[in-house]
Amino acid sequence: MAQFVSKSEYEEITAASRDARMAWWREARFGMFIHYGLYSALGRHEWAMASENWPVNEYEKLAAGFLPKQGAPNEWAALAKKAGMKYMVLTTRHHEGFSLWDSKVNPYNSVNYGPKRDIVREFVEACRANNMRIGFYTSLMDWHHPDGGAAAYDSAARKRFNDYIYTLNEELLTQYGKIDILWYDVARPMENYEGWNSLEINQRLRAIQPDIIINNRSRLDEDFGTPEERVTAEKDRDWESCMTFNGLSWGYVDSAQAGPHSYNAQRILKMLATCSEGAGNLLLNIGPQPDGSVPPEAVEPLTTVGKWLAKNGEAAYGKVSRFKEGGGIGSRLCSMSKKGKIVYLWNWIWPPNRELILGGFKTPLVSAKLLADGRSLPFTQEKYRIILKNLPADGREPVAGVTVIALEFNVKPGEEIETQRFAARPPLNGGRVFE
Ligand code: FHN
Repeated sequence: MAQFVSKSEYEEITAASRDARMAWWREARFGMFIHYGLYSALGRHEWAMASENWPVNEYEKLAAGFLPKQGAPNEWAALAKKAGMKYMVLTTRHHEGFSLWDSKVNPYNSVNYGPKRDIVREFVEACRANNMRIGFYTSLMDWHHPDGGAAAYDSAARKRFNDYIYTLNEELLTQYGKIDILWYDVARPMENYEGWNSLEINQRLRAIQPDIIINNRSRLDEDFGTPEERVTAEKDRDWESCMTFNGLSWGYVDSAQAGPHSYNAQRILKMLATCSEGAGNLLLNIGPQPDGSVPPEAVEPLTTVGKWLAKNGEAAYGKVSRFKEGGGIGSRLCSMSKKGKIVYLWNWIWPPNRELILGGFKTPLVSAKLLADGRSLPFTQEKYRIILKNLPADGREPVAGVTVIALEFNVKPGEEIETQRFAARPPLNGGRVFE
């Protein structure tokens, strides 16, 4: 029996190798989540089996009608690439318990039923053909397995269920070559890592794929946090916001009706700006149609975002870092991402009267330019205010109307751009300025 280390030793070991393991992920910024399963055929949310109280043997019949067209995973990957996404995470098996691969421990799968194809393999091949890093979503909660509920109170059932879950994930991490992300979801019914045996299981899986990145949903913190349906930076750790495309459902819903609820390019760029400001990632979901086609409402916004990133991606991808202090510097009309001595201003509107004043920067500014076309912009700097005047009338970025201005500061190697909120104002409240 392999030797497994204690929780504190495991956390120490995984922390020591995290920077190397996460380097590509921290620079990637933007990924595609894909929720695809029997629920897609229903089109009434991926929780339909539970929320509509389907008897298991009734729900199983959906498998016969689950018929992804040939090439569907390629369609997903081609759209992800066009969108400027760098990695993809597929629901290999959602809570419904149906495996999209040729599982030997779970005959309820897409090779035995429905398409009689290994969709996971097609997904992996499509990712590799489009130079995408590969993530496997794997649900811990399972509404199909007979021990999926009893595991909560029956130790024999829990042992069988944990062995089952481990073997599913072992199959996934041994049969498809190098996999980059293991995206656990919904650790229910057990409420702690001991109940899931996560400490041993994750050590065994890391031994199979030593560079794998694991999220925080197996009741262990692991490599990154997963704020869901909100884009908010997590303090002092890596984080990735996962978002539906429409604020409604991860699984397919009627595109014609879901469309108006879906995000446009500007909303997606706003999410990306928040992730770039906070050195986190955005995992934006699509719920493919029953035949696996990409949902039409996602195509134009993602294509526009990709065109924008092609010209302005320097503001989003790569080694961004956070400002030491919170907001209150720059302009409330811009988002700001930062990379070393460069600050990228994401202008959501092209400044009225073509003037932009940025407060709170103490380090001298060296240059200012439009990122997309490199045009330099005249500026003055006084009393910790940077003033950009006579911005070009045609400077507004044409693809999505989000114009990035790159500011280069005179920062000495190893030093930070110095900022101070309200720096040019006398202190209020006895020296405490709006704490
Ligand atoms: O219950 C799931 C849900 O269906 C979806 O898969 C999301 C994606 O992060 N995770 C769970 C809800 O947190």
